[in-house]
Amino acid sequence: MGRIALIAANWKMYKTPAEAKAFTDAFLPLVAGHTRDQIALFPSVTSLATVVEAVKGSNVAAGLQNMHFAEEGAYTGETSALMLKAVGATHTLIGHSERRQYFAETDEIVNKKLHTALRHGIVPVVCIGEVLAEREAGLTADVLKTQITGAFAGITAEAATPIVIAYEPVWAIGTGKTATPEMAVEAHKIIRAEVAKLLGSGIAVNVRILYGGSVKPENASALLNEEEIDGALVGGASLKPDSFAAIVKY
Ligand code: G2H
Repeated sequence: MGRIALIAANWKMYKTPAEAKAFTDAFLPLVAGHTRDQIALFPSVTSLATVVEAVKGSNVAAGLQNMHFAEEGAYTGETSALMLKAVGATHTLIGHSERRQYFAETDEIVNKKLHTALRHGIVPVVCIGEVLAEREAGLTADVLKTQITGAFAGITAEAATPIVIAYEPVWAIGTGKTATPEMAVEAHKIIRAEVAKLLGSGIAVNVRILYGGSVKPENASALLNEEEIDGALVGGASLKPDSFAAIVKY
């Protein structure tokens, strides 16, 4: 299909700048020359500049785990698109389930952030996924469609090219329970069909849909060899250089 996979590390609230630097020192040689996939690291705010500096000139990109939708303002504790860009980062996660769960992030906020990221030329990784009760109630497709429709409101096909989507079933996050490749493929197909409905088949066929939720070296190749799965968003298993490198090289 020609979509280049993106393998991304979401470090969540782990790693000081010194620990981030120790990671890149060990990790970059392990993936040097790896061009089959794109690689990105999403450190915490305080480690972002360190990681950007460390990956300069390499095949690894850096981004933030969250970004505010406003250009600037009285938003204590938040980081703007301009701040992200000024440091030299290129990517941001948007709407991770932990942001939705613990920080009341709604589809409307996700949508505003997506508009802001695209306006500033930042590659947005929009995270969606159902919780266990929704899956058990047979609502997975409805939830995914609602999240995609909400996130993409007002986004045109012309603006949408950089968007990456991460499907992360919430029940598989940090729990050790991974969706089977079949479950992930089924969800990715629903998402791609919804993108086609909203933005046309040209965008849908090219949009990258990553899988996230307890990805580890042992299950990476089964997931990533599926044509529908265009990469991975990796949490726990991305904290160690050798384990994340093994996933990159699935
Ligand atoms: C899902 C994922 C990374 P983990 O949150 O976004 O984390 O791989 O630890 O389930």
